[in-house]
Amino acid sequence: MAPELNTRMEPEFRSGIVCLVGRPNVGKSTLLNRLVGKPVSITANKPQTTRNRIMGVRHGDGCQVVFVDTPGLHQAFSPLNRRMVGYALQALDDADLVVMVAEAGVGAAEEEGWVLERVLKAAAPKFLVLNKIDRVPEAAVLESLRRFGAMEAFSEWIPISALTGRGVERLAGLIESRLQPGPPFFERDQITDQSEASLMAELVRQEVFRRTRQEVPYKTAVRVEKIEEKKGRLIVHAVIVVERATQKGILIGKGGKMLKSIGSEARKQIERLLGIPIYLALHVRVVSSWSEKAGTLTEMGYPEP
Ligand SMILES: Nc1nc2c(ncn2[C@@H]2O[C@H](COP(=O)(O)OP(=O)(O)OP(=O)(O)O)[C@@H](O)[C@H]2O)c(=O)[nH]1
Ligand SMILES: [Mg+2]
Repeated sequence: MAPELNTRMEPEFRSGIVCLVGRPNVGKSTLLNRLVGKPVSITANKPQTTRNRIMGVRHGDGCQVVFVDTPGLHQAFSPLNRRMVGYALQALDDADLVVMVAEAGVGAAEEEGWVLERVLKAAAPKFLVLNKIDRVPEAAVLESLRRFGAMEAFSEWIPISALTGRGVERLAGLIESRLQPGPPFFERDQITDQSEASLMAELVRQEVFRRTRQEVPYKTAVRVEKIEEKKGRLIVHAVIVVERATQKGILIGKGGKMLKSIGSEARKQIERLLGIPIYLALHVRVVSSWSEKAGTLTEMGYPEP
């Protein structure tokens, strides 16, 4: 018997992997969160906040975009930073589409030289996003557009504000229009590839980044060591790892004040993101030179790229 003909043509599902790259602090993670609709990647007004490849999933109508947030590209010298840049370069290679994020404003284009060189080596098609248009005059945005616009390597130039959302839906539309037929990578209810424990550890690290200065945030790693359930409430045991006793002192603060404020804000953020009440037990531990050694870097969640 002849197979029944499918006369109703279902449009094919489309999907793709889109990598967000750029210098540190230009707003890649803020943009990822906006595109996904939830804060899956931590942000702070400091360079080198993001340390891993972070996937954020945008579920569309008949399509799915997996956005990959990356550590800021920079000339790295320390072992941790070299690994971070390694993750970003890997993501560039694996992407179906590359979105380079830069800050809009006069002068921004010159500083992008080293980063541009790396990005232009990627084989995938490339968009240029000029972010933070909310804080520069329109003339400056036009000036940056004009400079980057001369670069044929980019197939789109899109000014946005990841903070206010301006231009972000247009960007998403342009990305979705380029997707190729392909299956979804994630289930409909999944918005990130990170485990709950990683999300929690990152939200604690976000508070460290937002509340401490100088070398302290850069010598900090956070691990969730145990999650247990007691009377319907999750008890989360997290450890903030630093390299020296002085850094430990700063993180604990006078009378434990700093640690208390890190803990209470992180707990709120975790409860909001995961939608479950938790009790957060925070400890600070010294692991000397953890960020300098291959073994401890891997242990802290930063393996060889
Ligand atoms: N005014 C303004 N600030 C923004 C915008 N987007 C991001 N920011 C701010 O810029 C700072 C850095 O944002 P992130 O999203 O953490 O930047 P990033 O590129 O992920 O940084 P790294 O992870 O360190 O590479 C934060 O203080 C954000 O609030 C924007 O459109 N306008
Ligand atoms: Mg980031």
